[in-house]
Amino acid sequence: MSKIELLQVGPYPAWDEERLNATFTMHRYFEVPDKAAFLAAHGTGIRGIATRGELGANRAMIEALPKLEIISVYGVGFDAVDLAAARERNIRVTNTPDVLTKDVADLGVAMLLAQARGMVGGESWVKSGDWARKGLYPLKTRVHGKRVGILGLGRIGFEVAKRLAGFEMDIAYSDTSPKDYAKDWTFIADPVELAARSDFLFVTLAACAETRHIVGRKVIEALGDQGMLINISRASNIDEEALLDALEKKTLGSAALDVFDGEPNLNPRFLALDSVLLQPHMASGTVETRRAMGALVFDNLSAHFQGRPLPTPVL
Ligand code: 8YV
Repeated sequence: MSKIELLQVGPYPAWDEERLNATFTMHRYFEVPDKAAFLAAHGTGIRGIATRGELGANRAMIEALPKLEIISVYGVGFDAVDLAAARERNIRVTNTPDVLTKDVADLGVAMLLAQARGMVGGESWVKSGDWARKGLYPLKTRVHGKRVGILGLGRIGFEVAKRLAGFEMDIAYSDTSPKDYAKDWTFIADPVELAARSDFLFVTLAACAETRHIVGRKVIEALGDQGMLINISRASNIDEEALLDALEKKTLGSAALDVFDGEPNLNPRFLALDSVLLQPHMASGTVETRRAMGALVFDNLSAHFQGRPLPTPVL
């Protein structure tokens, strides 16, 4: 009996691909030179998509697969999946929540500390010989005890806030409504007001059409020339042109970013800035978390095709 055919939209670690290849016929879409021709020739046999958070599945891909039943996302963010197109045909969608939450929060806090205390520059100061030639490294910025804003107090934002409570921070958050699990922290509905009362502003919102560019010129201006923006969500939550303008004009103090428009081909204006910490979308990038994410992708696909309940359904 032939194996069920899946479209693999992006690469996975070897341990995931071995397991998937043993159970399914995996079409490695990301290696196909002529993708339109491939879908036209093979699309009718494909019953599932295995994708990644940042790659998703757009309407054209979904509509090229007439027998598509499920889209399994390796990541918690499903914003790159056309949910409307999936709903129209009752296509199931799954993601990998919870298993990555704490690693993402860990990196967010690490990015804050690294940027505020100048750790990347500090290593260059040592390795370049500047320490011996120029003397003491320039003073940087305190983190503990300062004001932090969390834009989006979902699972990841909550874990970030928990960690920062350990740094005796003055914590406020913005979300659609006050959260009963956040009684120790200040609820501020308006992102501009949240930014105005923050030294550090984390963007931890799940990205969607409604959150696009929620961090725009007004929020960035309110954060100000001593403020720091940390983004571990999606680039789409930030107006990158406004961010770059503010960083170049020094009307925003600094930024620490793990996600970018057009990644991995980010805007070259970022590369000319010394006030930004740039990370390669690696917030969930630990062996432990990625093993758990890959297992969930496989478990969701297997459950669907075996007629069992899906472990982590979105649709
Ligand atoms: C993953 C992410 O690294 O969870 C998400 O939505 O963006 C990241 O945690 C990415 O999806 C893996 O490709």
